[in-house]
Amino acid sequence: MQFSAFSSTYFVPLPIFAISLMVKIIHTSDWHIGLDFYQYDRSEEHRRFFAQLCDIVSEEKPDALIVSGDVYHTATPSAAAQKLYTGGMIALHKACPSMTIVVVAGNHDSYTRLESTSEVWRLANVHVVGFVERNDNGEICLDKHLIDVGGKCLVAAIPYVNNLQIVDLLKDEVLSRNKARLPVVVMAHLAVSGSVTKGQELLTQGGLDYESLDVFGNWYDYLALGHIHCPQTLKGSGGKARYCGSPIRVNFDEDYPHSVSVVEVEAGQAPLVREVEIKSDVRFLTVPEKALPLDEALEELRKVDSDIQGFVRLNVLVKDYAPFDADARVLEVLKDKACRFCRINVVREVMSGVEKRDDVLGVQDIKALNPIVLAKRYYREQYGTDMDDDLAELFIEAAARAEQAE
Ligand SMILES: [Mn+2]
Repeated sequence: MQFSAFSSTYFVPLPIFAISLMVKIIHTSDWHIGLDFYQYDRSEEHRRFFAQLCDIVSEEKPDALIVSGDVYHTATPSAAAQKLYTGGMIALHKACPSMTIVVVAGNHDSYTRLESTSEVWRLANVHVVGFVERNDNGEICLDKHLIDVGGKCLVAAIPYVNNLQIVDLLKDEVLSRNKARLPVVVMAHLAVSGSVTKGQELLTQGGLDYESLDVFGNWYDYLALGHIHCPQTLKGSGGKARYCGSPIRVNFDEDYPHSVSVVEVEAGQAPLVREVEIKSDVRFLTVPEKALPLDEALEELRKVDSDIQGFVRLNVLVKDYAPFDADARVLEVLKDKACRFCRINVVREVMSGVEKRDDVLGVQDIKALNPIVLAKRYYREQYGTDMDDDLAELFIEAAARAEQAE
């Protein structure tokens, strides 16, 4: 309990508004239910995640569960994926019926599909915010983005959007509504510049550009972000802006512990964050650690314990291309082993000597570049040599035809 600065000597400090409210939330995102991982089903891992999250919720009894986007892996999740989500959400609600659950759509979700069942979900204290809507006067409807958590906290729920104009509108609305100075939690799904994107190829996932943290201003007590799978509190946010990360490993190179964040938020204070690890015994093996020619790589693969459950990527060093029967040879080695083959990671000899460039292009840069310039750049990155003239000519011709067709 905190009292006003005047209270210690002359005043009896008891008015209710002087009590500073702490709200406990569990922040999670990027579930990617229905994930198609090299055509393997990962639903068992998702089931185990929900079971662990239910235990965490029963134990922590949070005021709110915040799901910052990418509930599903695809915009058209299978019936099995939807069943898994529905069962998981109901179990979470039952684990702590007083808990408010807020879900926003991420770039992987179908924003309309996710929101289509929102009225049913309200019966289980779940708010689903899929997209930004305008009324007949063209004004953004702010009400559905502002959620009151039991009179203890205000949540401003921003789904994945192309235009962040809504942020300022929500800020003004919250500042005018929040007379009691309740803690404010903002949730959003996007890439913030300066964040660690280890293991993720972000450009291929919905083409989201990076935004500066500054677009969110300074009116929230906690910014619950989704989209980046590596858990991290953003530098320069005073400990207030955070990616909780994905609960399971979505890509091979996300080789850090996965978790949900338990966050205690108080108005005007730095939030207290605890990461609670989501455990999994599924292994992700890259064999060998440093690429070797196929025969030697297969020899290393033979040494893998046959009981290990998990996914395998073979790291193969080649002069130009992997032999056509390479996949078949890997499968032959793995036929009596429990782990499953995903792909061959081809490392070309010329390439291994070339430094990877660090001048990563943003979406705007890519749009501004002539396609052939971009193609040559990509070719050089992939193969370590320049594209030859014949191929370049062919590419220019194909690009011109594609432009005509558009
Ligand atoms: Mn995402």
